[in-house]
Amino acid sequence: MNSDAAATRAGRPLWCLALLVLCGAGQAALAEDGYDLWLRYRPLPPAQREADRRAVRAIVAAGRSPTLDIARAELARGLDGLLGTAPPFAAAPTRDGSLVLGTALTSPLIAALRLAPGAAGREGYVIRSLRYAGHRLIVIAANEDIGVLYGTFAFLRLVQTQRPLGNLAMVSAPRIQHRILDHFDNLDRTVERGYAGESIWDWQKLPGYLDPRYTDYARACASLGINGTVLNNVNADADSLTPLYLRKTAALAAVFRPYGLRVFLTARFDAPIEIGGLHTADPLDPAVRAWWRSKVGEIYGLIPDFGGFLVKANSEGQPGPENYGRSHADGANMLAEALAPHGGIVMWRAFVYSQGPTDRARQAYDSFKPLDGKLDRKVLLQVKNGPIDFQPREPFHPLFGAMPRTSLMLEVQITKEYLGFATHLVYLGPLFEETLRSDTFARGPGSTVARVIDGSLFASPKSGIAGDANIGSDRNWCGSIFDQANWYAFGRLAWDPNLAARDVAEEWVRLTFSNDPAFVAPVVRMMMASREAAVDYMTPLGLAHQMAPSHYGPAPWIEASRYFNHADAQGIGFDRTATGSDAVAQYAPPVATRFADLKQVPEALLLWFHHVPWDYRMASGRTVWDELVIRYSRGVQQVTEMRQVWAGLAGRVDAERFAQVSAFLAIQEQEARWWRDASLGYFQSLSRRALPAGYSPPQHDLAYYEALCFPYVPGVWGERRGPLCR
Ligand code: GCW
Repeated sequence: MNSDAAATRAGRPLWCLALLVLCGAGQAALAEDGYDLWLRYRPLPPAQREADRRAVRAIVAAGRSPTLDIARAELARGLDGLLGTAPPFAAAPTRDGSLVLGTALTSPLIAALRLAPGAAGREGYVIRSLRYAGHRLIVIAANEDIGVLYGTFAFLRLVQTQRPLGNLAMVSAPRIQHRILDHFDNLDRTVERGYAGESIWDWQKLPGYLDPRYTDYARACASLGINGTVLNNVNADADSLTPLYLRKTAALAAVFRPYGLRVFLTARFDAPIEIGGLHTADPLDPAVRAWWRSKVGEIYGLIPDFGGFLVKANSEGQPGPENYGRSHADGANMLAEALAPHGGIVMWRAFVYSQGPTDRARQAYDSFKPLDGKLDRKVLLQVKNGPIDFQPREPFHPLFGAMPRTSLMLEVQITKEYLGFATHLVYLGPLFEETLRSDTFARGPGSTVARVIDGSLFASPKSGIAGDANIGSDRNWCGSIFDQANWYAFGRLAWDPNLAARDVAEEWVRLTFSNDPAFVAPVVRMMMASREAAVDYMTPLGLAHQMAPSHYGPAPWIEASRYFNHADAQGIGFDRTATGSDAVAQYAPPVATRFADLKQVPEALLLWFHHVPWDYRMASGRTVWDELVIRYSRGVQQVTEMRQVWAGLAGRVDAERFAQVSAFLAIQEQEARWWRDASLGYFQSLSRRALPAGYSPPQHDLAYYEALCFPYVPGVWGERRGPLCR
């Protein structure tokens, strides 16, 4: 049991609470605001502490470099917190319980034992318990300094989660090369789709003032193995490429460098015009190419390890090569050519669509599939998990598996634009896992999305994964404590896409709250059920994109939503089979056949691929109408149960975090009911069917829900705010 839980549960008298230090509960019982994330290092319970103190009696940190110094300091800080006192540093492993960390270059012992094998690669590490010269040692070894840092965080995770340290034998290396956070942050500190305050980049004070948060951010990223960060919004501002802003970016890059975190920027395709004084941004124009080459040279002069560019082109109003009659390949390859001499990459987004008769779910595939084999080796095509846009549930994007001669990168959204913003408790691990494990059948069974993006399926030259960050200036970084789990899950799955979402959730709960099994088990259960609950109360059975223009709350009646639900008096759902848009044909035949067949399509995707009459019979024997009502209601019920579970955990977690989670769950319950009632109210106005027995009617009439309007929703501005409310 964790001591924070122990302190509150033992029912100590009040006077004792006032004298926490004397009572031995110490800092553990102090309020927590979430700033420490999963790196809290609170004291272990006494028995565990004693065992671990015996296992680690001295730290032998071989060699000096900025990265190794950080590893050594982290270890000391972590063990100091967890064990109550940091073991002393020693020059050599001459006693039992020495913890040795370093590389073959810095540690003679690691060199002699050949402890850092090729399997650890450039960023991986080995953690081993062993005997050497009669002494019991633990060794954290790596080929490069950054591997030592990653290994240090992994070791501290073992201690925090109370694993026995006597028999360690781990080799771990990332399966994906580029593990990147994309920030949709603007230079004025607004954050598109951000629900955690302002941007953490305080551009105005950079480069003169380096907020300590920048270091803490890099540390948190490194603790998960995230090795790249795109600082600015894909809806890009050319100003970020001006000398003024590049100097600021360089200052951030210098803070991040020892943490193995490389900086990337988005490139506004028209930058040669907007800040370069040219008359065109045509990628085949020699002057434009020269401008980018020179701009890239300037960037590398300031940031020698600059990662490269992320580009959103010809999408949602962003300029791109098509403005000049050129292809996406022409645009991407031009930038790749400019970056090549310096080792940078281009991440080119496949998120393109236009209004028009073509099913939006088809459009990215239609645009990019013909470019397979035409993109430079330095280009990664960044593809969202599903073909529309980060909905609570989508099938995997058909481009995965369809471009064998292109390095594809997966983009998932960590910020919950479509999943209840900061207040809904929705753990995204299962969503990420569902995508990664989806089988594209591109090369027969087992051709999972994970294997496409880790490069193993098609022997791709590059591999990558990006998560759209949920980080902001809020004290708890992510807007809520449970949203920290989504940053965490992204990082852990980026390192190893084969991890199970459930294991990641458990690890996070233990690190973030407590190792108390009576706390861990129900909270993990609640997290694991939470994504399906949100699917149910927002868009069950394969529905998608049913929210208001601000993306806050339900609005299945607006034109944009009706386009996706195709609901009318007869039925509901989007026909994407051969009788409809035939988007299903974009999948490999075994997948296409399954999705296209009403008898085989997973119920969770029924209305994504099929239009069915309201009386269509589901496997349950119920009509689709009844099933919808049941699913919407089940989603709400599940949130009610989450509230009850959490309420039962009072006293097992500090008061501050307990209270915030409780309040947010209450908001979530209200909003889940709003989603259910508004959606059912609208669909019932079309289906004209009664609710099945025992299911309560919507609280208000449809007109009430249609009239709701929220003018200052976070994360949006301009025309996306929707109609003003008066
Ligand atoms: O659907 C959209 C979001 C936009 C976002 C875009 C994208 C940053 O609503 O806010 O723009 O996806 O991913 O480019």
